[in-house]
Amino acid sequence: MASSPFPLFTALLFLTSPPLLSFFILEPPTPPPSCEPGRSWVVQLSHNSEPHESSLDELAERVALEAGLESHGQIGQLHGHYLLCHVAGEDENAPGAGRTLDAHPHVVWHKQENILRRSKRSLVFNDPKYPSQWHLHNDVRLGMDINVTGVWERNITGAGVTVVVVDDGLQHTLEDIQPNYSPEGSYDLNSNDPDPMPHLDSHSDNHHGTRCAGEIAAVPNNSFCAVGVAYGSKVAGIRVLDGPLTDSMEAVAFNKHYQVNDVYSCSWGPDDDGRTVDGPHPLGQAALQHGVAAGRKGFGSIFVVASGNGGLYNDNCNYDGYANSIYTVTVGAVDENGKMPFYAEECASMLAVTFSSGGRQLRSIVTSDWSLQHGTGCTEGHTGTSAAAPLAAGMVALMLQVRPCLTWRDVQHIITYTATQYDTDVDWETNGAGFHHSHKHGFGLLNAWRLVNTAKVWETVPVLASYHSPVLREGEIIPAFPKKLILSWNVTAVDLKQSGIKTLEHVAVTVTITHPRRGNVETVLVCPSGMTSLIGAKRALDTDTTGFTDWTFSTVRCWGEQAVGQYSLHVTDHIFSSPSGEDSFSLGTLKRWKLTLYGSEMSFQEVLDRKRLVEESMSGQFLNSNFSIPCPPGLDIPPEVEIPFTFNTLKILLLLGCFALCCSLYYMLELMLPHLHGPGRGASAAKDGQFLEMQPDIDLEAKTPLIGNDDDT
Ligand SMILES: *[C@@H]1O[C@H](CO)[C@@H](O)[C@H](O)[C@H]1NC(C)=O
Ligand SMILES: *[C@@H]1O[C@H](CO)[C@@H](O)[C@H](O)[C@H]1NC(C)=O
Ligand SMILES: *[C@@H]1O[C@H](CO)[C@@H](O)[C@H](O)[C@H]1NC(C)=O
Ligand SMILES: *[C@@H]1O[C@H](CO)[C@@H](O)[C@H](O)[C@H]1NC(C)=O
Ligand SMILES: *[C@@H]1O[C@H](CO)[C@@H](O)[C@H](O)[C@H]1NC(C)=O
Ligand SMILES: [Ca+2]
Ligand SMILES: [Ca+2]
Ligand SMILES: [Ca+2]
Repeated sequence: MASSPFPLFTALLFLTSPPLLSFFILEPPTPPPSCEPGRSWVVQLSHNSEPHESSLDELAERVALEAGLESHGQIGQLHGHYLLCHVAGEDENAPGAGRTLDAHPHVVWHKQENILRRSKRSLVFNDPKYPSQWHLHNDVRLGMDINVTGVWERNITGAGVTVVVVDDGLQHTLEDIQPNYSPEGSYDLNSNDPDPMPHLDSHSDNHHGTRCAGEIAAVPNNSFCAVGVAYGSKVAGIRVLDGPLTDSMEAVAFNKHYQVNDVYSCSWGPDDDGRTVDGPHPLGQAALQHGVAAGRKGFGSIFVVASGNGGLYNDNCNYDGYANSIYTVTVGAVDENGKMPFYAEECASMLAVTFSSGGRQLRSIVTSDWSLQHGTGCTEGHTGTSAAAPLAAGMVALMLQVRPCLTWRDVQHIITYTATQYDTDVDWETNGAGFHHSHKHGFGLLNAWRLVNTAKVWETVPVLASYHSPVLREGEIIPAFPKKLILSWNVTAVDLKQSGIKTLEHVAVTVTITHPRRGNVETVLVCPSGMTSLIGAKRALDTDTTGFTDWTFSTVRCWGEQAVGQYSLHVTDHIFSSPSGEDSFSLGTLKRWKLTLYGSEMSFQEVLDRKRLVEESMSGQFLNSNFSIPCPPGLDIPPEVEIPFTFNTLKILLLLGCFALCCSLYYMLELMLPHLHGPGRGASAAKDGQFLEMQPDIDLEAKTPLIGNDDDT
């Protein structure tokens, strides 16, 4: 009796059937099937010797009678579980009932329910919009929420963690923001002052950043509006979207106060018009890389980005260099039914999804709002993948509270290991390491309970390693669908020994393709396991005539797989206008490509072992106990260089940045050339006739950061 009731008891809490539900909610008691608060027992019965199905109900009646209670029937669909109530008007503390149930041969376990009611009560917030925050606790569509309440019940609310919203400003004076506002993490790059307060102007509606911040850290139980996912965390704002945005501004934003800010929530990106191919420019890229190396004392800033809202235009987040970057956590959206909404974008680099708005009849996200212009300080209408990314950022804050030394890669790993498969109608595929991924849903739904439990027991993964193939010059014509150009590159055990990779994380392919109509090109990567990734989807609206110049596509779909083996690129031309589909229409050429593998020396067996550990942690036992894995102290990162910004200093910074970039590229070449001509690889490559020359293409991995030190990866 001592240990077994508890798991079942917790299970009951979440499998709440209508009778139980009406019992928990503290409303005037209704007649049966509910009982008065504090006057009910949950029992599990078993027949023992009497095997008759139909008599369980009668057995419940009998047991109830013997214990001086009355049976209110089976609890929902839980076979053998019954709700027994005190008979109205009798002595509340009749101790006889417990003793009778204890001794009864047919009672497997029992529990008086008032304890359950009390644990639930801690989550009753007085915020008027909390009941409609379905993404936190969905009482209508069960399971369609981020499953965070059990985490909060264990007092895990993001304490000690700061999330910064990089956006159009943050109205930090709002009742729901002010107590959790972090001025130390904030800045205004549009006006060059420390205060990210959004500006009012006649054209723009700068409420976006404030809405995102509310989703993360809206203050609970203040009788105002809503509650944030990580309501014990601090939230900062970096105002950068209200005006012309330059590469250097973006670079500054990504590293701003990066020893204060732990998570950067970015609900924006290049135009979602279905024909843009763009991403962070050199400084922004360098800042992302510097952020993961030096942010958070070297554990790495966590950059959470939205997958984009170009679904209506057939846009794909692999044409968005922020989503595509290995340094970001790319988050897509599902609606309240767990389906991909019309606006959402899919891609092979998407890590996971979480909730947001959907079709007109479905609910949107309820959160804080600015109170300027026509705003009331509260909204029920936050929409798009913009609303999904901050929920993810809040969940990361919860993870960092229980384990502050998780690295930027640990966070991505944990998401991969814990996201859950929901909508079975989409293109799920299980990869060679047993992870399921869909281009539409990433690895699945983010689940705060699973994320936090796993974070608690997660040992830091080995350092990042990478393998770069040479630039493979092809100059091959891309044939029209259904024909395709197939190119392969074998990664040998010797290659991998040099690079130190055993299992994969991200796989990236950098291509240069000329094509008179870029949107016709479709590119698929096949990993050694046979797992396919649609890294470059066709896009009907993309009529660009310049093709791709050293564009890097990436995929997470081979995560955890063994790195060794043959990688193939399948490129085909979907001619949209021609009914005949003649070969003569295919005018595209694949000029060159390059394969980059990211991963670590983690063995395949360890990946499997970690998966088992993750599932073992789900009972919550590690959250409940004093269990903790020691954390290293982290690096001593020198304080930020504070530059008083003027237009001129910006220009100088830009110039310096470009200079540093050139230097680092030169340095890179020096380093890589001998490696490429080393034994083995060079020889086999030459034999294939594919290897021609090393291109000085932009290489994120080896680029020297612009600011400060790092002797990281
Ligand atoms: C919220 O405030 C009410 C009083 O307004 C209080 O009774 C309740 O316990 C509080 N809930 C939490 C979770 O602190
Ligand atoms: C949701 O969280 C509860 C703990 O609060 C846990 O028992 C349950 O298994 C979780 N559900 C899922 C689907 O992970
Ligand atoms: C909850 O956590 C906060 C911050 O870690 C701490 O100050 C507080 O005492 C905790 N409350 C309980 C009831 O454990
Ligand atoms: C690459 O590996 C595949 C099978 O693993 C093999 O058939 C093929 O010949 C190899 N190619 C080269 C160039 O070594
Ligand atoms: C946690 O540790 C403290 C002191 O080390 C101890 O007093 C307490 O009983 C422990 N709690 C649990 C749940 O193990
Ligand atoms: Ca300002
Ligand atoms: Ca509130
Ligand atoms: Ca997009």
